[in-house]
Amino acid sequence: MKFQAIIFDLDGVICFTDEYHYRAWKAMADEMGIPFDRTINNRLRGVSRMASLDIILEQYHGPALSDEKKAALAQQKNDLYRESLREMSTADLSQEVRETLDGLREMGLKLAIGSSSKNTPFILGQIGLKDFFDAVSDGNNITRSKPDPEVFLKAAAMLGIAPEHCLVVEDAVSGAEAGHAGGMKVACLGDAAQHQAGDWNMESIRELLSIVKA
Ligand code: B16
Ligand code: MG
Repeated sequence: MKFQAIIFDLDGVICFTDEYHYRAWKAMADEMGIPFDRTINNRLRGVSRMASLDIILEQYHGPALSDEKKAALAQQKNDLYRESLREMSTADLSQEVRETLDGLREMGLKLAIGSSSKNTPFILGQIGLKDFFDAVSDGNNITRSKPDPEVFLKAAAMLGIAPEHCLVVEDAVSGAEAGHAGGMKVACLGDAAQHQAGDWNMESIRELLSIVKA
């Protein structure tokens, strides 16, 4: 087999919290009178919370904001976002994702998460995958956000598998760049697939089953 492990991005790959991120940032931006749309939102995929705020503030031309005010804006967004996360349940894990994860596991592959999100443990609990993965590397154990490869290299190290034997699955261009920077092959979905950012650009996550077999 081509790979020994698969490292999955969370938001936009395993579950679709990306829409909740968008709505929460949009509410914050509207309140501040900052223009924010889905095109700008695509630049936030895979990017840490504070780096996302800096991207949104590129469109802000008011008085300078202190670090405390910026932290408060990020907190406001996260509080709103967490309200959406609280509504999530096992019903938010699609059958397609569940069957793909089970199929890959049956093939003997190690499965890990590599997400920029500090909310990863909470989200995995909500969708019933709390103890499913062999390793979870997330926004709580990294110092550099995607496109830096740190989150994926830490996941590979937790698994004890060399990066060249790992396949990264991503929906963000920044995440695909991070996987490549870590010396890994990358299979993309969604926005990253539309940008042809991966070694494979998929329409459905099920395609992983044939990619790893080939
Ligand atoms: P949080 P991923 C990323 O998750 C999101 O794509 C990105 O939009 C978000 O800003 C980042 O997590 C941080 O999330 O505010 O929950 O810590 O795609 O890397 O799973
Ligand atoms: Mg993502």
